[in-house]
Amino acid sequence: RSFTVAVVGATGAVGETMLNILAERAFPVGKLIALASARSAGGTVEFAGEKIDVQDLATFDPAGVDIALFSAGGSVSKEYAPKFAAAGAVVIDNSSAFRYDDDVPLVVSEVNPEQAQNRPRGIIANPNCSTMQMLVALGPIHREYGIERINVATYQSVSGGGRSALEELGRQTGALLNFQDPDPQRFPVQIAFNLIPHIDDFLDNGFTKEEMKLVWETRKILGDDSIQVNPTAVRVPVFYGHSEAVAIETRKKITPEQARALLESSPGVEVVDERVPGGYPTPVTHASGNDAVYVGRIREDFSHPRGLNLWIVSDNIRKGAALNAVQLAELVAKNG
Ligand code: A2P
Ligand code: 11C
Repeated sequence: RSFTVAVVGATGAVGETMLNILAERAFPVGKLIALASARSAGGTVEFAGEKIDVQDLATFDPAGVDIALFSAGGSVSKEYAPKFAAAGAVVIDNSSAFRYDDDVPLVVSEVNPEQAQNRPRGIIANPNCSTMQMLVALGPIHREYGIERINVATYQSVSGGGRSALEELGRQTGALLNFQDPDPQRFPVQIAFNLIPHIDDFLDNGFTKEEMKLVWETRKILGDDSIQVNPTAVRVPVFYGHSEAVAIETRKKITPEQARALLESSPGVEVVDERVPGGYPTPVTHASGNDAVYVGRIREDFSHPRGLNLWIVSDNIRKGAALNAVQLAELVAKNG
C-alpha cells in the first residue's frame, strides 16, 4: 500500500532533506503534503522532481494523513502533533517537545527499532542529532561490553540551527573577509572564525539543554539509567556535519581492535581509521551529504584501565534528523 505523508516544516533545512530522502529511498508515498507557516504558504517545494504547493499548517485539516514528519520546532510540535495523532496519523517528531515523555518512544532506527511499535499517543520522537550519531556507534558497544560512563565534547555545525544559522555563518564569513562588522543575530556571539560553548538554553546545573539531551536521551534509548554521561556541546563554524570526541569507560574491557571489528559489522556505521594524514573522518571529507555515521581515531585511553577513545562524525541534517525520521516512517509502514 502507499501512504499519505505530511511534512511539517517542509521549507526548512531538515524538512527539505526529509523530502529528498523520502524520494531517494522510494518511500511508498501516495500523496505528499507540504506544510509550513503562513509566511511560505503559496510557495512550492520539490518532491521527486515535482513541484508541491506549500500549505499553511494553521488552517490545514489533518484528516486522511497516515504519517506526519514534524520538523518545525518544539512549540509547533506541542500544538499540532497531538491534533494530527488524534486525526489518525502516526507522528514522527524531530523536536524536543515529547522526547522525555514516558509514553512517547525515542528511537534510533539501528539501536532500538522495536520501540517504534509501542506508541500509545501515536507519536514517535526522533532523538537530537548529537545523541543520534553517538548512539549509532556506541549502541553496539554497550550491548556487548556495557558502557558505564561517557565523556563527550561535541563540535556541532551551524545547520543544526536551521536555515537562518547557515545564512549567518555565510554572511559573517563574507563580512569579516571584507573587514566589516560580523553583526551577530542568530548566534549569541560571532560564529565565523570562532567557537561557541553554548547551544540551547542554560539550565540551573550549569549545563546547557543541548548538553543534557545527551544525558537524558542516551539513558532512555539504551534503556539504562545507570549510564553516566559528561557532555560539553560546542558550536563550530562548519556548515554541515557534527563531530564528537568521545571517551567511554566499559564494564568489560574492549580493545581498539575489538571495537573496530564490532563497528565494521554494525549497521549505519563506517569505520575510517588509518593512522595517516586524512585517514580519519571529517565533516567536509566524509559526513556532509552522506548517510553513515563515521568513526575514526579509535584508541585506548591509557588513563583508564577500561577506557576507549573514538571520534564520531555524521551529517546532522541527514542521520541526525531527516534520515532517521524517514527510517522510522519505514518501520511504521512495514508494520502496517
Ligand atoms: P516557514 O518557511 O514558513 O518559516 P529551519 O529550521 O530551517 O529554520 O526551518 C523551520 C521550518 O519550520 C520551516 O519550514 C518553517 O516554515 C517552519 N515553521 C516555523 N514556524 C512555523 C509555524 N508556526 N507553523 C508552521 N511551520 C512553521
Ligand atoms: C543543534 N542539535 O545542533 C541542535 C538542533 O533538540 O532537536 C536540534 C535541536 C533539537 O543546534
